Amino acid sequence: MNRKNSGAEGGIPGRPSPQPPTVDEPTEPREPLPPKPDQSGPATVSPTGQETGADQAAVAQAGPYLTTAQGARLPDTDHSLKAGSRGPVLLQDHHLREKITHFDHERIPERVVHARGAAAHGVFQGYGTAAQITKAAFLGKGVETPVFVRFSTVLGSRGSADTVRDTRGFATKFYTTEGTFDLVGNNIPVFFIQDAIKFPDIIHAGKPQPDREIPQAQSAHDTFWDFVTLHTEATHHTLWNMSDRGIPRSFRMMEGFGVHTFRLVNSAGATTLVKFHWKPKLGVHSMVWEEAQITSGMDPDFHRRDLADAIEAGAYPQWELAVQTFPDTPEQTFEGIDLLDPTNIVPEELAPVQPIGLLTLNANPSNFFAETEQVAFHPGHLVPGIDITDDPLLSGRLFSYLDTQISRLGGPNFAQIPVNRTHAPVNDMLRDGMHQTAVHRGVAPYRPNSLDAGCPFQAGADLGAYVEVPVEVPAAKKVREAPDSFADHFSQPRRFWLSMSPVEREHIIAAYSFELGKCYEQAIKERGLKVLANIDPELCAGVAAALGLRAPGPTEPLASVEPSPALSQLGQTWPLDGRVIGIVADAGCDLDGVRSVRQAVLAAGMVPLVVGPDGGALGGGGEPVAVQRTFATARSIEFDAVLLAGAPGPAADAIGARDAKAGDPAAGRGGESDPRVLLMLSEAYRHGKAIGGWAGADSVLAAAGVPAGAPGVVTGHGEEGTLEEITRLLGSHRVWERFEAA
Ligand code: HDE
Repeated sequence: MNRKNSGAEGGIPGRPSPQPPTVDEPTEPREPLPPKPDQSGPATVSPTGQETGADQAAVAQAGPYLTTAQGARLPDTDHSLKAGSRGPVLLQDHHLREKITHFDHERIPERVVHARGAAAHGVFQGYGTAAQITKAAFLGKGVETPVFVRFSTVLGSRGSADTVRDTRGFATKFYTTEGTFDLVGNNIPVFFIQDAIKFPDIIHAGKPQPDREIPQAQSAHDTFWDFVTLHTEATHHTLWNMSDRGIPRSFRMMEGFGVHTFRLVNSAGATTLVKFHWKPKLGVHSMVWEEAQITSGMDPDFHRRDLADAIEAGAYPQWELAVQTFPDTPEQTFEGIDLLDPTNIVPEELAPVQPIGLLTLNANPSNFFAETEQVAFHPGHLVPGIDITDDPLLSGRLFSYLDTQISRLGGPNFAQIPVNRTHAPVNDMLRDGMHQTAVHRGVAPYRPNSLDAGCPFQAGADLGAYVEVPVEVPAAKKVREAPDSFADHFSQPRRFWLSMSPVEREHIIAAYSFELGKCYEQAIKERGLKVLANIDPELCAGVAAALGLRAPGPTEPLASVEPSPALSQLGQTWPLDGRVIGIVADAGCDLDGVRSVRQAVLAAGMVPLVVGPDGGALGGGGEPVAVQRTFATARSIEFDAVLLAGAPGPAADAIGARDAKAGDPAAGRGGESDPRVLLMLSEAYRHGKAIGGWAGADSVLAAAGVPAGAPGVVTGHGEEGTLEEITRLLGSHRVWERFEAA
């Protein structure tokens, strides 16, 4: 209908009568746009009409003929239009200019933080257990909600390595029927700062130094340590980063935290304060530092690959969403812990973590840029039943995300990008702007209006509107200051330290020693030790010894706190889904054993990778055994455990081994081993990984310096017994007894 001619309220002579108000929106809800041709299934028919057999989902193009963006078919995309084959290129070549211009603008600014990430689609299923404390519909029993989750590092650029020491982002977009809810969290439950106004400071300090732009994706440099040692509210978060939590084994094996305290509200209007947790079904596991460093070079995409491979293999990672609940008192404290201070946790022993739903990631994105890169999370994307608190860090975030996305995604219309579209009907009055793709109808995107018969109407809470909880705001003076309770910077770090096992403490000391050891300024190292002295004397003394400095004493009395055993990653047994077992063999090894071990590993839901001297397959009796990795392409970091099916000889490309091999067909049998196999075994040993061997593997283990009978070194059991023992060892992730402290 042409709204220019429609009646206004009261009617105008000669015009049609006013329409009765209806709930039909005059401006159509924004339907998802039909896919562009290059987003829909590609052609599976060649120009000559033959089936190409191409997988619909895997091919980029939509039709048999190449065209310009305007749909004109192209005769040639390999040569510019020239005045003669050796002559100058002509400006009138529109195809050349369109192709190059589009290419020139293919990149968008990377995120100012969390630039490096990987994501997956999935589903969230509510348990219904939160019904008493929140009216959020997606938490209802059995309700299924599509989700998109992006994991990230914080400091590095888009192309940086995955396994650096850093906090990890864990951002979840729930496409609920009541609007989109984003839980934009991290794998560490506390933050460096208590007030958002400090965010540019911590990030400027942590990012590469501005003069030479080094180091990339590292906190091990002067400016980071300068800031966090001067600004001691950062101590707790820094300690978590220096613990094994800073180098996760896999995104699939990380916890997630909402960090801030949120306020839930139920249908009767009663409120409860909560902290959100994600608990991974596979447990919380980490790399060891040397392994993480090697991985940064050998496979900078390690976490990205691990997530995508697991999902592709059907080993869907799962987390339970859980809440710690606290009474919503005016003080907003719990057992003396200030719930508005984001440098605090509440120990699980004081407030149990109660599961309220299950997240399953079950599909990889089909286009990294369109989905993982363009997704836009926002802590202010809330649904009825979930509200915020006055945590001053959260308040700043509520401003920052939309603001940064306007420049990163080129204007205010990025909610129309497919991955950002809500699954709830949209009837906003937002119009125009850069990259507007909706074709809005009507003439009255304003309220109140009469031309659209008063539509759209405002809903009340009874009709599902998001109504902020009318919390009391106490009368106060306008000030720039923090409450006194925010001044305790050391008791929570001390609790974390006291909760660690000896091996975890050894790792923390090594991490501080490495990071402070990389600083050039002596004063920063000394100040670092002063901070550690206020956490614990053993920690301070260990780091001081490694730096060759004197350990100072504390400047304030050490807090008397109870440890929280839940903070330690050790001591439990976990499922093995997706664990990777390297099976090293050559044609002279026990190939029957390799075949049966492969089958058993697969049956246990793990991934067997056969590592051979050269590519191809290992022959010799029965089916050939396919080689997935060669001595040249494999490194210990890829495997959670390494098995030796005998005593493999060197590969054809092993330095100095070729001649020995040519002269002696038995080279390698109990004598010569490939140096890369020896390296793999010694690394696996140092990194606390289970190692097993049979059929004469002992000589190779000895050559690698792996002591016979050491913890987690399994020999003399045949292939079946070896795998059984290795599987048992993997349940606790690593052979912790190998580390000195144990
Ligand atoms: Fe963020 N943060 N942040 N952050 N954050 C961003 O938003 C910011 C904070 C977190 O995968 C940015 O779209 C401020 C805490 C994740 O796309 C930016 C403050 C927590 C992601 C921003 C914080 C987070 C971001 C950059 C201090 C855990 C990645 C790009 C007040 C609870 C989301 C963007 C993704 C990204 C601002 C602190 C988590 C600049 C101002 C605390 C997981 O808006």
